[in-house]
Amino acid sequence: MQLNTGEDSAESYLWSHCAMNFPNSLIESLCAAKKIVALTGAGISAESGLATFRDAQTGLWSKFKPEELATADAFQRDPKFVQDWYAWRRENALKAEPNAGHLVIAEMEKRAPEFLLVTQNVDGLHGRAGSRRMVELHGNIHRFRCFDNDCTSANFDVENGRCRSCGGNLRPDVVWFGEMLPADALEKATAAAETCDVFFSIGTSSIVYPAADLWRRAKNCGAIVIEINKDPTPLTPLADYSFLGKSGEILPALMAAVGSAMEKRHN
Ligand code: BJW
Repeated sequence: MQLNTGEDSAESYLWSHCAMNFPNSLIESLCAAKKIVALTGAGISAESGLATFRDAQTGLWSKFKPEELATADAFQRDPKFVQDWYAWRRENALKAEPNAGHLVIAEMEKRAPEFLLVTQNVDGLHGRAGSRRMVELHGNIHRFRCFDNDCTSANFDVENGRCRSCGGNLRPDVVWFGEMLPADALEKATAAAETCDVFFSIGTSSIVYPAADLWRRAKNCGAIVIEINKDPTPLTPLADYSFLGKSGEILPALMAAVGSAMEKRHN
């Protein structure tokens, strides 16, 4: 694990060379936080065996870029092809189990006075880990809707990818590039980011908007921004604390450090 505190100080050098040690300032901020927001991306599910969005895909789909399949244009050109890709991903998501990162986030929700999970993930693993105070910004791969007529009856033949009401194609209920995010989810996420004390950005490349703008809104409104990600992102040099490593390892260690600091305070 490497820590970048955004300052080129002796302290930041020291912390970056201490495995799983956290600055006191960070632990104190977390102990005192009244409202925490955690934004997650595909990286948090990587340790559950699911490919991230910008990782190379495996097997059958290795020749295709996800960015080129997750669009309305791709679906219009070849609905069956895109439906098959989503069916494969759905199956992988159902076979996968939530990992330590998902579980710590579900636990944070129970312990923080106010907490909101904002996820870009469509795999449903946060819900299966027990998260309830959550908005799914990019939808959910396990739900469907009618592509051709947006039929509201939800009378769907999922196996054959057809809407029974109009005979149209079924698409996953996710947000593709160029599509609007669900307004209520985005409003809730934005309001929470603008009023939180601590904003976590976990397992996301921080390049897809409007989700990639939430940390900036939080910071502009005075929140401490903490990034946990395997690789550097555009947020890394600007975050208050940035941990480069696996969320399934860093999150449990961080929560253990906060837990023991809280215990000391009460004794
Ligand atoms: C680990 C790890 C481990 C690995 N531990 N970490 C403003 C500026 C510029 C462009 C735009 C803008 N506003 C809108 C746009 C356009 C566009 C956009 O952002 N484009 C950018 C690429 C430039 N945005 C949109 O189109 C959005 N709509 C919109 O804004 O509507 C209004 C509008 C309409 C029309 C015109 C203009 C505006 C919609 C975005 C929808 C995104 N949809 C997808 C697909 C969802 C369905 C599906 O899954 O199939 O969402 S794309 C894909 O990217 C998916 C993800 O949720 C999203 C983010 O990816 P994420 O989660 O960050 O994954 P990765 O793979 O990128 O990164 C994983 C990270 O994990 C890596 O960094 C690893 O290092 C790390 N990692 N293992 C910790 N163990």
